[in-house]
Amino acid sequence: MRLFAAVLPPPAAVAELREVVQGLPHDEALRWTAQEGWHFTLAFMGEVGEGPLPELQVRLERAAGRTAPFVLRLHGSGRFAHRALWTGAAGDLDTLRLLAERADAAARRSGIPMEQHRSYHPHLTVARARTEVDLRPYVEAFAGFEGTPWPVEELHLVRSNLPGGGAPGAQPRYEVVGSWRLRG
Ligand code: 2AM
Repeated sequence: MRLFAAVLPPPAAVAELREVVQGLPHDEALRWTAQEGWHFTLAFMGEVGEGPLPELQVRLERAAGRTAPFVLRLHGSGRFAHRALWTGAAGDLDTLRLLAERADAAARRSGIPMEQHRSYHPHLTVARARTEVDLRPYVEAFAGFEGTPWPVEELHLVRSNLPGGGAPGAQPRYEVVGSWRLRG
């Protein structure tokens, strides 16, 4: 199964972002992500067999247990080349990064081969391009977006079920397989 650790925005933050996204121009070239699946990835694990799962869950619980709850808000806009349009995060990014590092270490120590650390860039993808498209006007359209802060109190392990067919920009279906409270 394809797994990643994530922070999930609460319903109020989702509602704020939905309003912003609904105000953006629509374009056949973009596929908008479903609000039910909106998340900030902390650590992407890729395909994981059943074997490492029990240890992974114990280690993620420990990672959450050592991390204090922190404040986060949705912030601004950005893009990855011509492929993805996203909103970013602001608030206690140091703790967000720490939690991402701990989730990465939890996976690694459970025997999951993790990619070499690239710089962690917190983002919540709101649209993916089906074909090459200039995302700059979309980025500009909500560059000033600031969401209401919320306390992040849980770390989640999420399973991503990819759609069949591999259509460019097609949407995965997400399923939370574990949640642990931050208790640091
Ligand atoms: P994205 O939103 O920028 O596509 C589930 O696929 C989550 O893991 C998404 O948030 C996705 O980021 C992220 N993800 C997918 N492949 C990844 C990879 N190879 N490295 C890091 N994150 C990845």
